[in-house]
Amino acid sequence: MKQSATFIPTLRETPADAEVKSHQLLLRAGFIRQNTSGIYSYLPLGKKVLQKVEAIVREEMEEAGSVEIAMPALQQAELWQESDRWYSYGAELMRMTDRNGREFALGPTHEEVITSLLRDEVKSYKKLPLNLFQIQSKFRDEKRPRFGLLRGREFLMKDAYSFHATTESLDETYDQMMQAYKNIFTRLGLNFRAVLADSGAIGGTDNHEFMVLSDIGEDTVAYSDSSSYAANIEMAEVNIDYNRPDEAVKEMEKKETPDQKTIAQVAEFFGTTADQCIKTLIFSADEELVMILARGDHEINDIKVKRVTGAKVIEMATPEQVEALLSCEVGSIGPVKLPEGIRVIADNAIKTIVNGIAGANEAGMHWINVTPEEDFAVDSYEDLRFVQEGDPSPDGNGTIVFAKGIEVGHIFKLGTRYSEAMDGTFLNDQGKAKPYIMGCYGIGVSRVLAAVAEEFQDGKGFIWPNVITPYDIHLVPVNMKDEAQRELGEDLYKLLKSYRYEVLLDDRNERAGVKFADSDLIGLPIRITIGKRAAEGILEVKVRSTGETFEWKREELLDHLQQFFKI
Ligand code: 9G3
Repeated sequence: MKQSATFIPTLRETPADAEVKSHQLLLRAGFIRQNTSGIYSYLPLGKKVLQKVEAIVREEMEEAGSVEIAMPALQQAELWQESDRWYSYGAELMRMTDRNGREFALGPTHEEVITSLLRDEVKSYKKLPLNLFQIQSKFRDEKRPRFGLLRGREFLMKDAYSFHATTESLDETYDQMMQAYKNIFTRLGLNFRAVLADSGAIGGTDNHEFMVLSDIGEDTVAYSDSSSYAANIEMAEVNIDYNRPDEAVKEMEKKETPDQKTIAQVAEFFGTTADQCIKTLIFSADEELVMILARGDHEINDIKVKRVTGAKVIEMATPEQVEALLSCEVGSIGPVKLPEGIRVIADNAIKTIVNGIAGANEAGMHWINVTPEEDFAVDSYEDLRFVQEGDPSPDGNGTIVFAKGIEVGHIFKLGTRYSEAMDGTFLNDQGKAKPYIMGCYGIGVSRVLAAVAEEFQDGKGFIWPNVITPYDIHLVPVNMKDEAQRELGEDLYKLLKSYRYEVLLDDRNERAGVKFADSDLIGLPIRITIGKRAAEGILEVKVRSTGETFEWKREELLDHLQQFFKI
């Protein structure tokens, strides 16, 4: 491709509203342009990288037995009403009506569409298992689109769906998809972890997120420093055998604690530490008010509370609800001398408290010398807290470390959540109608591009890995007015293309400095400069990833390139 004939609008300045490196460089190097918040155009270089990421995804999916289809982005509301999601999703679901006033969703995902497609076609266990995928734009009206392609409102996703007659068959496909995802992210050179995740609203059981470790990641991964254990912090379990210290239990006493509201204040007030304090929270679990206890130095994980209580909807009780329940404000509540009928669930670490401190359910008053089971009852002890760095890894190997992660993939065992809701059934080998057992598997293809861009750059520009570089070689004659340079440029351009290299020829009439700055910004793996020594057939070569420069004779060029690209 000749640069004078393509469209690579590079920028000198860093756009103000771009906060992360990948977003800044994708704009500056002319890979993307924002149309409006969270919505982008891919310019030629961005489109080429996107295509190469797609090609790797497509290859691995087909290798793993998934077959490509294409489904519509426009999805009739009726399907979402059948799956009971039309009303449960709010503003994030982009909706529209057609000329006849019929309602549609702009597809954020395709469980409904694929299930409605199959239920009319696949009626026998003999036709299962089936694994279908597409690579297509998705629409989600994110409240706060940010970081360029990392969180957009229209983005490219590979979404696959598998259908099974048995859970064993689903397990097999799930493992194949797990391996396909590992292959994809390994080929892309990304530092990723497959982490245990929480299936959130879509139900189902097992599921894993694929997180690229990155400082700008929005998710926190808790992983073991000496095993493969890794989990989204929301899911990470705490597996510690807590024992009560064998300290003598003292008589409880009520103490005045004027204006001491937080755990830190109360601990300070009594000259003790947060781990001697009982943190008391009231949750509304499907309208039932439940008391949750944690040690003062721990944070309650409401996802774990939701799972333990089995509630569909879990939220913190309002101050009014707390007032009505315990006749005091939130900062003074505790588990001692409770009105009848309040369920008390404690995090396991509460067992380590003897002669601790708790709110007295009276403004400005606390109990000291409070000991679980002696001074208050606990209905059940559970794992309710967030894991912390330094905790032992739940698998017993090593210690938990935190890292920020960018979620680039998520695979789920869906079970029959959609097939039951939408009557997606098949006749099993006994002739009985059964709902499909399903799995679904997503990769954020445009997000992967941004994650690669975030990783493979050095501030001056990109350093594209060979597997997804927009072009292999940047061929740069310094002075297009110099006959020898221009001719050699044309000759080499033809020669390299005849050897199937993808070449970007900088045939612009620009100063050398501009050409080199743009070349470092665009970040192709290798730059061949045709300069003063062109007449002698000497080429200046720069390897973008190492910054190394060489002088190659024109006649040695193809051998060197074969080495470099290890064809
Ligand atoms: C919606 C909206 C946003 C959503 C969903 C539905 C996320 C929704 C979860 C999934 C699960 C998997 C198949 C590919 C992999 C992910 N955000 N999810 O269902 F209506 Cl507005 O999409 N789907």
